[in-house]
Amino acid sequence: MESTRKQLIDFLSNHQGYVSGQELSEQLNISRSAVWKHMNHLKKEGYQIEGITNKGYRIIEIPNQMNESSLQWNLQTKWLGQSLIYKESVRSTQLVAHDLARKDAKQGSVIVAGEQTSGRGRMRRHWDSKAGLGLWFSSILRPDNIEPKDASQLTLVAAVAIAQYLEKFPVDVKIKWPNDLFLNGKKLAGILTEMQAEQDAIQYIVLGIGMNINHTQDDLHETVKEKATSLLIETGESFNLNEVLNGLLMNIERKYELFIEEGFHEIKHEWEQLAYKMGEWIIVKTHKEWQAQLIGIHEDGALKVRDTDGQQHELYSAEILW
Ligand code: BT5
Repeated sequence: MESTRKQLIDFLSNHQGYVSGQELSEQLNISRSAVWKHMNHLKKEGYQIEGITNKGYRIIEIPNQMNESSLQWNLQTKWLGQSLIYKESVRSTQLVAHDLARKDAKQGSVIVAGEQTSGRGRMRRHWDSKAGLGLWFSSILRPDNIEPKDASQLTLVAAVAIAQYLEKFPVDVKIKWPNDLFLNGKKLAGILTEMQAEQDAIQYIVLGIGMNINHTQDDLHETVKEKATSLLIETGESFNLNEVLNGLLMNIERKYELFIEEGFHEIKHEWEQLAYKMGEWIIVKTHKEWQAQLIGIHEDGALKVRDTDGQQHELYSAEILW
């Protein structure tokens, strides 16, 4: 983003009430007419800015459309998303993030897209990412005290962070192991954790999150209509994508820090409280499909189930069918 405009938004966001044109021009080291030009640009981007003679400017409302400045408006994180790129359309934010990470993008860099033309899930499955209706974003993380074998725990950490954010809405959110967020038995969001590691050290992780927000039933792709949902479908309300991203990044940053500082132990319990079909009999798919009772997750993130003979299993790679 134009760095002056970002500074302008940061400055206005961090001030209660009005800020005079004079003060803005001094703080940003630009002329008063440059301040005025930037204000006009922001208005074109959809910001509602009030300007009162002898008082100054204040932001009343951010646009419901995403762009770099609206996404960073009021972003209270310490590092996650403080470096943020917005692209109208990309093949996949994962691809862009990998590219940036290889070029040394710093920890916490986030790439958000309006739409993805080739969004992906695990095992190269397709992820439907319609323009302007959901959040499709990838974060670059560089955890230096995590071993590659534990990187998959990050999916569970992010799932808890997202679920706890969603708890503020009137929805009953559940996490389906390992990477799905479910509302009402349907998939609202998915997480894709991809790692680049060398020998025993993680170079970087790209944490990709896709969440359906303002989709009506008709907006959902034919192939997922029956099993997917959106925040709009579940609550009847539409949401400002900027605000939802802001809240998600806050929660993910906090949980990530807890994970790095304290390990997975604490989060494991939170995960189990949020687990979809906890204690119930489910059908899991490994090399075959079989019936099992979901009893929790292991300290390392594996799924713990009991089979019909009462024997316990820890599953590292499996799919809960239902
Ligand atoms: C996932 O994979 O759930 C991970 C999805 C991650 C998407 C994000 S968006 C930002 C970043 N950039 C990317 O390119 N990807 C990440 P998986 O568990 O494999 O689930 C994929 C399955 O979910 C598909 O096979 C469909 O059945 C279903 N699906 C596809 N699009 C969906 C959608 N929009 N909502 C709900 N379900 C969907």
